[in-house]
Amino acid sequence: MSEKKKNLSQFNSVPPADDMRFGIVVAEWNGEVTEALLKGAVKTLRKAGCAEHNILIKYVPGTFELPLGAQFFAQYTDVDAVIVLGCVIQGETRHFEYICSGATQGIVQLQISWNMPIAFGVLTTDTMDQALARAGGEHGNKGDEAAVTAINMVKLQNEMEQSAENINREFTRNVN
Ligand code: DLZ
Repeated sequence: MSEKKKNLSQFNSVPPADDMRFGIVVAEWNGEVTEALLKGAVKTLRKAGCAEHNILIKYVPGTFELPLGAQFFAQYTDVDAVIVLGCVIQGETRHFEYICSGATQGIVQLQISWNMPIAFGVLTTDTMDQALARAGGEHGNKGDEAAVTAINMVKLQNEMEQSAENINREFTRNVN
């Protein structure tokens, strides 16, 4: 549980993202919230140096469709990472659980099978007020957090790829 009034979106430093490309998938359900998440994510990417033309935004009907939207990015574009943004608010039925678990499991599987960072910017709250407090309100903006996560994961992937290449090059040199 977050502390009362705690802003969860404060970061010490964010790596430069000027050579990175991002896809953002936004759920249309609870649009007031998801548009605020989008605003936060784009602002954070731009602040880290990502050019506007390197941020591609697509909409899907609801949070349940986020994994497939992310897969379209992985399959049809050359983005380095995807950020999915959604907001599921607890209602009277069990829809909430099915949508949340479908979306989370879908995104986890997708990251692993595509070897691509997919940042999970989905709010799962009891009320609209709780969601708004986390979409640019007193608890920060989950969209900002997802953008920072995506940048950090792309940086990590680039570093790992680079060091693997160096290790392999060194290995080949020693063998020859
Ligand atoms: C159906 C539904 C419901 C009840 N609630 C939400 C919600 O709070 N947040 C959200 O993003 N989407 C909701 N949806 C729509 C589903 O995500 C999905 O779009 C539909 O079930 C169609 O597949």
